[in-house]
Amino acid sequence: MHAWPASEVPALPGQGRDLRIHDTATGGLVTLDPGPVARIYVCGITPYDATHMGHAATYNAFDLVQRVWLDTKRQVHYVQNVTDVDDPLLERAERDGVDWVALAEKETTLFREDMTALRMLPPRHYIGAVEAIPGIVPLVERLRELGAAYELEGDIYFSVESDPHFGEVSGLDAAAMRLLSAERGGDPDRPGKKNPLDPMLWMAAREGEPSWDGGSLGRGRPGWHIECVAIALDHLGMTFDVQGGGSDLAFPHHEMGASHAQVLTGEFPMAKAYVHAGMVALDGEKMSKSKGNLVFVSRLRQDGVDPAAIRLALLSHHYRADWEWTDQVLRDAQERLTRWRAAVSRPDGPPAESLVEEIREALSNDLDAPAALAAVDRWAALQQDQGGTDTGAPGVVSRAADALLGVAL
Ligand code: 5CA
Ligand code: ZN
Repeated sequence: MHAWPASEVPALPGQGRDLRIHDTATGGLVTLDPGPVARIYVCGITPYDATHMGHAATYNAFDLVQRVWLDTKRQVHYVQNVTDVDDPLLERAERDGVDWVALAEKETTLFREDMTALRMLPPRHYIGAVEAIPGIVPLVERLRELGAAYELEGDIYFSVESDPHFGEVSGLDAAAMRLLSAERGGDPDRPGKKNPLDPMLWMAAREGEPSWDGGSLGRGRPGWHIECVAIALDHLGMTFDVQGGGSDLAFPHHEMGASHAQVLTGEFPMAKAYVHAGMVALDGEKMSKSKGNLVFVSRLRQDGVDPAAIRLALLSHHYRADWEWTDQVLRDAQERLTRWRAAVSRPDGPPAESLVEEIREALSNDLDAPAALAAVDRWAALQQDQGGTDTGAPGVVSRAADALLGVAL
C-alpha cells in the first residue's frame, strides 16, 4: 500500500536529544539508544469508519517519537499496518450493505488525507493485512511445527503457554486478561481451547466471508495479532525500538504479538519499549467506532478548522493521559495558534536558541508536549510584551514548531 506524502522537516540549530520514554512492560522510563537507524512499529487503523480524535492523538504521539529521532540525525524506519480484513470491518460492511474492500479503501484514503493535513510524517512501509497474508501463512505453519499452535475445528490457535515471557508486556493477572480478551476480539469461552486466552492465528473460511489460500492451513484468513507480527518482523526484524499503539492495545494485542514473535524467533524481547497512548473520551466515554461517540478529523477540516489547531489541541495533553475532547479544548488551541502566528510574523523578537533546547528537553522527557507548548507560550508572551531585536528568532521558532511539533505557523 502507499502511505501519504511527507511534509518537510526543517533542520534546526544545535543537537537533538535521545528519547526517554515510558515502557509498559517495565512500568518505567527507558532511554532508547537506537543506533543510526531507529525502528518503530505502530498499529494502524481498522478502516471501517473515519479517523477520530482518539486515533489522531495516538498517531500524534508516535509522530513525536519520529520527530525526536530525526532531530538526532537518525534515520527512522517506521512501519504501520492497516487491518483491512477483520470482523469489525466485515460486520460494518454487512450492516451498511457495502463491499468490504470498497469500505476499507474509502476509509484508508480518508485516513491518509487526515494524516497529511495534520502533518503526521508517513511510515516508510504502510502494509495492509491482506497483502501480508503470503508472509503470515508460513509463520503460522512454523508455530505449528514448534508445537506452539494447535487446531480446533479447522481454526488454528496460538498456545500462550509456549512463551515463558507471556504476560510481561501488560503485567496483568489471569482474571483481568480474561475479561479484556472477551472485550477485545478474543473468545475465552470457546470450548476446546487449551487456555481460554489462546488467540486465533488462522480462522478457517466461513460461509459468506472472504478467505485466502493458506497452504497447509487450508482456506481462511489471518488472526489479528499475527498480522502485525508478520509485518513487523518482515520490515523491522526482532528487538526493534518501539512497539506503539493506544493503551487499549497493550492487552491482548501487544501481549500476544510479543509472544508470537518471541516463540517464532527464540529471541527476547520483541520490542525495547512498548509505548501506549492514553484514551481520548467524548462525553465521559472512550471515543470508539463501536460506540459511535466520535469527533472526526475530517469533519472538523470540512468545517474549516485549521489542521494546525487540531494538532495543537492534541499536543496540549500528555500522550499517556486519558483525556476528554471538548469544544473548549479546540477553542484554546485555536487561540494559541493565533498567538503563536502573531508572534512569529514580526520581523524580529527575543532570542530563541534556548527555546529550541527547552522543546527538545520536554519532548525527550517522555514526549512532554504540554511542557513544549508552555515553552513556546513563554516566548510568544515575551514577544508580545517586550519584543526583541533578534531578526533570526521568529524563523527559528517557526522551524522548531514545524520540525519538532508538526505545527505549521
Ligand atoms: N487495527 C488495529 C491495530 S492493529 C486497531 O486497533 N485499529 S483501530 O482503528 O481500532 O485503532 C487505531 C489506533 O487508534 C490504535 O492504536 C488504537 O489504540 C487507537 N485508538 C482507538 N481509539 C482510541 C481513543 N479513543 N483514544 C486514543 N487512541 C485510540
Ligand atoms: Zn496491531
